[in-house]
Amino acid sequence: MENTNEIICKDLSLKETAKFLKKHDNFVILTHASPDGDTLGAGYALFYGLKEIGKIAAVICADVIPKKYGYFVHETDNVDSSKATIIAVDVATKALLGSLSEEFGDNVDLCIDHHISNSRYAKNLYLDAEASATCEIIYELLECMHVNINNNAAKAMYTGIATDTGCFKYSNVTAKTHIIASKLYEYDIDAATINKIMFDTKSRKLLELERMVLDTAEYHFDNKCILLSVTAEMQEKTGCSGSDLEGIAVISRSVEGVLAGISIKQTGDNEYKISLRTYPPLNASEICKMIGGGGHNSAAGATVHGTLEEVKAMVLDAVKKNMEESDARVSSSK
Ligand SMILES: [Mn+2]
Repeated sequence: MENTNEIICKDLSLKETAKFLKKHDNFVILTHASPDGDTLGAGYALFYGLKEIGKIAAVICADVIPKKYGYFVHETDNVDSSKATIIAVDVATKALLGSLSEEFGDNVDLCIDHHISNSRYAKNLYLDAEASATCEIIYELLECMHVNINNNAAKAMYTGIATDTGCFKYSNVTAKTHIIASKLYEYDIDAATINKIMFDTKSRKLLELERMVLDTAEYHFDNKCILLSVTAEMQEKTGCSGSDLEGIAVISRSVEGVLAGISIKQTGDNEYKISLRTYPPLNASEICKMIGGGGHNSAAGATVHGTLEEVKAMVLDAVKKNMEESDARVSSSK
């Protein structure tokens, strides 16, 4: 377990979080490895907000930030991290900091997150598991601080909310999600262009990779589960890597009758990253917890070691257990 260093994690309210940010002046904002629209959107929106009130802040990530986020990702400040307040956004466990985990994992002063599986590794935590995206929380935070929201911040937050909700499609969308999005439309964000970049654009090399991945499809448990594999060889052949592969999980959740969509991506010798998408009564967060990962109720992940066959067996076993448990739950509630 991660919390062996006995950090006492204090839960903050939104107001206390706002106060905390106002009290400090120099910040390092950490985003999670393999960055997505929400961690980057939250990190940069917070950065732009803090700049509006004269603070110094840097946004950093263990991995290269994909070029497609260039419309809101700009240069941040140079900050001496040894003297700064360390904030993590959308980072559920310190392992998700990737290579930044060693330097910062045990000294995160404040974590702002919406993952129900948050491991409470930070000294202070503002967790809202009802929020569709960490960007939804950042919007409320900037409002609570009475900080001016500039266009860059608005674009960043819209991106995070749109990407974490599959463009306002998933079950995590609430009335509040739409209210915040509608407020962001009052800025010069060009939402249609953002959505085209995030959802309706794929490279030819990715199309080629998807063709190969579809050939690996295997069905389990009465076709309620689909498993897709992305090997290192496929990534080499097509030149696709890292963030190119985000869309594979989306394919797995789109197949008729499927309650569990598993994608397994090779990330090293005997190392695989699992992305899982589920529909009720299955629970992705619970399944991924069984194999050392975590996430949300309908979308979660884990990094697992072994051969591809061993990793497949491990994750299928976890899915099977969750199916049995949920069957028991469903029949006992009848
Ligand atoms: Mn998120």
